Amino acid sequence: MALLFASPDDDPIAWREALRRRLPDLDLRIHPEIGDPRDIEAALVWLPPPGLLASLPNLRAIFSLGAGVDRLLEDRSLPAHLPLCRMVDPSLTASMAECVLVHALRYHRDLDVYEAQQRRALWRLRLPKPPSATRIGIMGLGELGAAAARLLVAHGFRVKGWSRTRKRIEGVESFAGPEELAPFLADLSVLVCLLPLTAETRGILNARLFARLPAGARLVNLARGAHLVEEDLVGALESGQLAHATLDVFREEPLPPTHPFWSHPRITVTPHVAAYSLPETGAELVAENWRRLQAGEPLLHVVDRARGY
Ligand code: NDP
Ligand code: OXD
Repeated sequence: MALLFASPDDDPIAWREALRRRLPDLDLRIHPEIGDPRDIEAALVWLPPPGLLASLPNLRAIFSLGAGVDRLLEDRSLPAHLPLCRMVDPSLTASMAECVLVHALRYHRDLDVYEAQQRRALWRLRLPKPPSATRIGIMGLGELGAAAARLLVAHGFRVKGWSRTRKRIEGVESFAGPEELAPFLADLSVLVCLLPLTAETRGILNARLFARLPAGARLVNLARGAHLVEEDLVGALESGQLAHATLDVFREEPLPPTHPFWSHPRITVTPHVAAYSLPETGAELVAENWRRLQAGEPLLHVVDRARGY
């Protein structure tokens, strides 16, 4: 039986080599060279063509190359009975934590302000403050949010986190559930979104939420574009409720060339690159789940489809 690899963004050769080091006998089929669809027992995928997974009659498990599975779950034809495992990988986690730190430092050191001043040849100082003067809030304290929070704490920032259930992370003030969202937001300098995209979190970055932040806060969305109500962000930037935003993810990707975010003076755009799995480390989980599938053991990091993450 074979494992299918299908991703427009990941290097199939690097993944094949990393998987073969762990599973020398693995029959890996790289989309679109599937061979006989009846051979495919599991699929390792990122943004597979809709309907592809439903067309594999002997598929027993789906392994996501991404931590977020929202796009997979949007495919109405996705076989409902199959286990769907998301990516949890130390290189993905470390690169996301690093990305959060870099944006936190940029805002903490007012680099967004100096970039705007440079465009006007303006020489105006803001005296640097210690990291403890900057409060950073992370929405989503899962694999990625918790690691980012720890790195921010280690740097000396004041860190708060918001999740569905309360967490114990040293140095992090934990808030849980909708009723604790307002106190979580009330005193933040920088808000970072690392939530999964679900029915509950879609559109959560909206005007009501921005109004609960202190005026002049900055926003970093590294999760999914559909968390953000785009018009509300533009309104909050215009009114000064938000001072600046960094967006890595968008409702439509690639972000269309005519989209106003590209040229907005107070929005930084990055092309969905906050974090990626290295095949060398990501293959560890895939190989383990493949082994478990063959042995009939429970798979790791299976998504709760009712919860959506
Ligand atoms: P996890 O599933 O490990 O963590 C999700 C966190 O969000 C949990 O703390 C969970 O709370 C919390 N959460 C979920 N729903 C709610 C809710 N309704 N209210 C409050 N908190 C909620 O996910 P990861 O950390 O691995 O990944 C997070 C997301 O990051 C992915 O889904 C993906 O969208 C995005 N991502 C983006 C990348 C990029 O390059 N831009 C790369 C990788 C991921 P609880 O712990 O209580 O369940
Ligand atoms: C992911 C992503 O979910 O890359 O892993 O966005």
